[in-house]
Amino acid sequence: MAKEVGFVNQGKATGGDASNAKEIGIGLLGYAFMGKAHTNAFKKIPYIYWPPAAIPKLVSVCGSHEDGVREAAARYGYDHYTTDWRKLVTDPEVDVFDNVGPNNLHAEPCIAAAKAGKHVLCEKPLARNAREAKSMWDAVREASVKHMCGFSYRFVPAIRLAKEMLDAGELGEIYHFRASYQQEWVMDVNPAHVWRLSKETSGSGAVGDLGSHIIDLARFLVGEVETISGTTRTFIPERPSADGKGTVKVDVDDAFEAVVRFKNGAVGTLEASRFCAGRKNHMTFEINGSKGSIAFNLEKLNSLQVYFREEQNPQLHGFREVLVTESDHPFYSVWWPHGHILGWEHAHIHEINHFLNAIAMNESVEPYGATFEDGYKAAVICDAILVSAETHTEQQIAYE
Ligand code: SOE
Repeated sequence: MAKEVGFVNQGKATGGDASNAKEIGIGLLGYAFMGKAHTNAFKKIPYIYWPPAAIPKLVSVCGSHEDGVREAAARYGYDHYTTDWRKLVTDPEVDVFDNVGPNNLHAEPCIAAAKAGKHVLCEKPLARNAREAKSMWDAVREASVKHMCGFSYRFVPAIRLAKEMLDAGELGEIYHFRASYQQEWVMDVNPAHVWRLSKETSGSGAVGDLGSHIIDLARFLVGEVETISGTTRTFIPERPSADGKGTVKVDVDDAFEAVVRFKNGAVGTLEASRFCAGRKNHMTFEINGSKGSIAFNLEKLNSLQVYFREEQNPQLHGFREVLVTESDHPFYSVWWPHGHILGWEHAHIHEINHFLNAIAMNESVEPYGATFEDGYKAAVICDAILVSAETHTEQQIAYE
């Protein structure tokens, strides 16, 4: 049968209805950048995934500033708001606790939410360090609740395609994984000191914020890490304090470079920096195998560069750029005809739909979604980079 391509379900009534959908109450901690990205997903899921398996109900949003969180509740449509996360995680209407707060507010609220029987979604990095991350993973297992860590790039269509190609052995034996995450947003002494530049609130700098993404992709796409050797740099050691009344020392890394060995024999490099002038959100990776290579650039996220050595035409022995928008792709089919490309926000919509479906249909979050186990294992590798940089030694990766 000819494959229906492109114009599947384009607005056609499918005869379904939302009557069987499970309503899932959402309690959100935090309402800035990721609060907007997650709420955008909650609001789009019921009509993009039709008929929906789950319908998010925006129950409550929490923030430390009452004026700000009151405005966020009105803007996003949360039934009510609170400045006390302890009320949020015990709210009987809340089924899912979604933590998009700063890293120092990940562990305690998520553990309390798990103990209250809530399913837990927490933004990356899961915690400030492996010790905190492990306590969170232990808590959600103890409470037998569903859990997900927000490594949303697993839900970019081109990255899911890469995963399926690798799992199918289309690249053969993997030799290299090479990833880089480059931004530029803190190259000026201002902005004033912000939570991502403080060890107390963030745990680390580029290592945990950006490095955790590419570490998770390394594990997701290639496999477990055996050893890592790294170095870090802080290019601006002191910055104006947020209140403008003085300066504060920067006690986290601005950049890291690392060499990694995988258990399956592959080797690679990982780097992340916030001092790459001209790079806005430039996450790239390349994977080289015995049968070919693939390469990805987040700033061109609909495409995947591919090259296969068995290419018959010698003139075509080079990378081709493939647009990953076919209607039979697990993520793309609910959107538009092929070629009508997606954006950065769609990874969060796919990710959060995956989590809500896992809850509504009691399915597992893994292997395609990152769980608190993945968040913990990424934290172990982040810690190892920092220890390696501190001690100038190669670190063996071992999980508890
Ligand atoms: C800032 O570095 C940041 O917002 C990260 O925290 C996110 O995880 C990344 O997706 C975009 O950049």
